[in-house]
Amino acid sequence: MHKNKLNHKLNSKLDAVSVALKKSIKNLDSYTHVRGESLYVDDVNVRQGTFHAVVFDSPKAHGKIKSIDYSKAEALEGVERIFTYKDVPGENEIGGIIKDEPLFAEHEVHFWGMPIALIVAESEFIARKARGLIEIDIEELPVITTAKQAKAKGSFINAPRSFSLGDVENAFKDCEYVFEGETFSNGQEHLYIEAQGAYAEPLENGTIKITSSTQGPTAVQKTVANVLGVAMHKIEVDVTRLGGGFGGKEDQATPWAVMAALATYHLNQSVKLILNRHDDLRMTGKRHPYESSYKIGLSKDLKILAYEAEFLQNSGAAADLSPAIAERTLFHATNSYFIPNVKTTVISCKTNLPPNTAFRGFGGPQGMFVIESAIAKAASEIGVSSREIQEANLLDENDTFSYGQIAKKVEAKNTWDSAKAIFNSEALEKEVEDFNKNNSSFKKGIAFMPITFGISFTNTPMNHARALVHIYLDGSVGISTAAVEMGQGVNTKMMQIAAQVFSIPIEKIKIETTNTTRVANTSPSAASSTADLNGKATLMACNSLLERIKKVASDDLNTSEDSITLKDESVYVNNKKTELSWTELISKTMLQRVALTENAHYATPEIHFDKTKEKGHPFAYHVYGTAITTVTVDCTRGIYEFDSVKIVHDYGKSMSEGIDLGQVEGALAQGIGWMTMEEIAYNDEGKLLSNALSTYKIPDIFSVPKEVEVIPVETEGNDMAILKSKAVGEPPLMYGIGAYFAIQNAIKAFNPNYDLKFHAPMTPEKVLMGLYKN
Ligand code: LUZ
Ligand code: MOS
Repeated sequence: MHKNKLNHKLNSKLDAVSVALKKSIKNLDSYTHVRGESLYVDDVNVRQGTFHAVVFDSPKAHGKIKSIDYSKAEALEGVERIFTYKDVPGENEIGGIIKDEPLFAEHEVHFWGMPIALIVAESEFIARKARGLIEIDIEELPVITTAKQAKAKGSFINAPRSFSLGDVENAFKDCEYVFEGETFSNGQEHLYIEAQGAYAEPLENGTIKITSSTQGPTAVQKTVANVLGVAMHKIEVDVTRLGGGFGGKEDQATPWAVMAALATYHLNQSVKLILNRHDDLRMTGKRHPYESSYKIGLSKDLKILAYEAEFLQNSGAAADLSPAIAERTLFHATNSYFIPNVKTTVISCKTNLPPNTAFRGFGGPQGMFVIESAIAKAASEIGVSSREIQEANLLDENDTFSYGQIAKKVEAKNTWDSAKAIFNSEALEKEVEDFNKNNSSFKKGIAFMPITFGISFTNTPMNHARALVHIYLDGSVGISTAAVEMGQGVNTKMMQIAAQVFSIPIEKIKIETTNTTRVANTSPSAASSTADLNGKATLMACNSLLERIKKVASDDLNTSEDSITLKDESVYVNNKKTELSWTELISKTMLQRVALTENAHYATPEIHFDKTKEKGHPFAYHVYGTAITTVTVDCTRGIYEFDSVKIVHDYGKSMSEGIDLGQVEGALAQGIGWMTMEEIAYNDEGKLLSNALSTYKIPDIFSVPKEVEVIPVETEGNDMAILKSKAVGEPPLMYGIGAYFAIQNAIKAFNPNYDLKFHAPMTPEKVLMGLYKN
């Protein structure tokens, strides 16, 4: 994104204490990243004799396994052993929410790419060669690839869920306008730079240590223990960092770690299993495609009085995280709007695709695309701009969400009005209008996209974390938490917290690997909540240590604890610097036999949700923002370019502006990619066609907007957020939805008869069709 001028106005009201830190801070991983020194799973030092593994997967999407002949593969020189479900000592089951997913297929296959066996050999090359020698005979069964087909056949993951508020049926009767329609949003490939992988090694007494590229070390530990039939304390999971996760490694990093561990269990030797890109694309699930229908009712003055939607989620062949993702679709179905009468239903449909999974936004974007489509449809039919309808319905303080939570500290109107004022949106709209009057072969479109995203795992019990903080006797600090660094900069944020509490330089702080023996029973790094949960725990642990060492200092200096402060590695009494340094104080603390280690547990207060009533207060807080997207469509070719995306974003009080801006830019590009160019294609037999980067296009430097401007809205932040710095990982992805509607508006400017389409992604082919057809 560096070809663009990126403006970023600093929040002027930053705490004086932390200004220096904030200004100096950049993602501390960038140094080793640039030098190629950052360590990933594939970089672990393998033991002598380590085996390499490759997965043998189903070449059909649905069928009965009649026979498999492994003899030629087994006979290949260098092949050690081939493992199947028969070798599982515990349970051949990896389903997290619902136990419906075998590690290895037994008698049936349910998707193209479903693991059937693990080939373990002296080298990956040999294992791969052996894979080609396996002969399998499958009696094919009918294949379901879409949610609608699944619904028609009654193929579901679980029971549907519905949220409701008010009385939709009666409300529709009072509406001046009522519109109905259907939408589709396709899946999305995570395309983390580092593919899935794990390395398992045998330790003493049946213990297995696994280095995994996972967002959820505890999920890996628990699942390995279950599959091997051993206790969790026998399994240690360690994570240094991931080369991206985006949700794709929340649940789906697990099977590879389990397979490597299974082979290690049997062979008592280290085993490495790293998927290559083709295998990864074929075997792993993606963002869920959704086929949805909506009904929207408005009053004469454009108030949305009633909204009804049914979301058909294409869950794939097993539940994975689908039920939780479906739930988040309902939570975000009304986006940034207050609608007094709502009824939304989501149905998780079982198909013969790889189980679809978490992806940045976690079902929220899919829900938000539908309400934005409904608004665009209504606007087009009524003959107003979508902006007018959006603006007339923005969420206000104390409005009720359909799930019962009362909206507090709402910034929907603030970010909207700020965006209009700061970017002079009237002038922008006028520019677009004038351009369209004066140009016939190029047309511009503009769209507003407000966002509201709830922060917390929607499953309340998951909202907790722990931090283990050691101050070493030389005054350096080591921190262990459940946070997994995946490029989002969470480690830097945690270092900032400790640096701020102890007033010591970042160089004295180290974030340790994420390891289940140091921090146990963790939630995955997900839901945009990693810095909040683990950061709060870190803050608590550091504060406890601070109290303890302050006591030592006050005894030593013969003064009260209240008078002591630590600043820049020195002890101050009543704001006057003393001779006592941080390092000396730590050594004195040691000599006093006072503990320099602290473990803290944080559990988000106040949140709750009752699934029997579908009401509660599931989110610690919400993140708000508004984006204005402008696009130019080439009406001869159907290609398009985004002129600018101008955003007012609610960071609260950002603790790391550079990192947070990076999250906004990255998420925006990813959201635009999902809405415009990233097209996942399976054929009717359930075979992935977009199985390489030649057939699956993600945004590159040439397709990101020419200008991205992000202005922080000045808010007091939220105490539930770490140092009032709001979660930033997922919310900005949904600014990308604006790209879709900007294109729709440009097409309409060229072809007034164009009937708006809500079928994402809006690829250039579809744009071209729209320009010349109705
Ligand atoms: N993962 C999860 C998530 O398990 N629960 C959630 O609510 C969630 N939300 C966003 C992203 N990942
Ligand atoms: Mo998630 S979509 O792993 O935050």
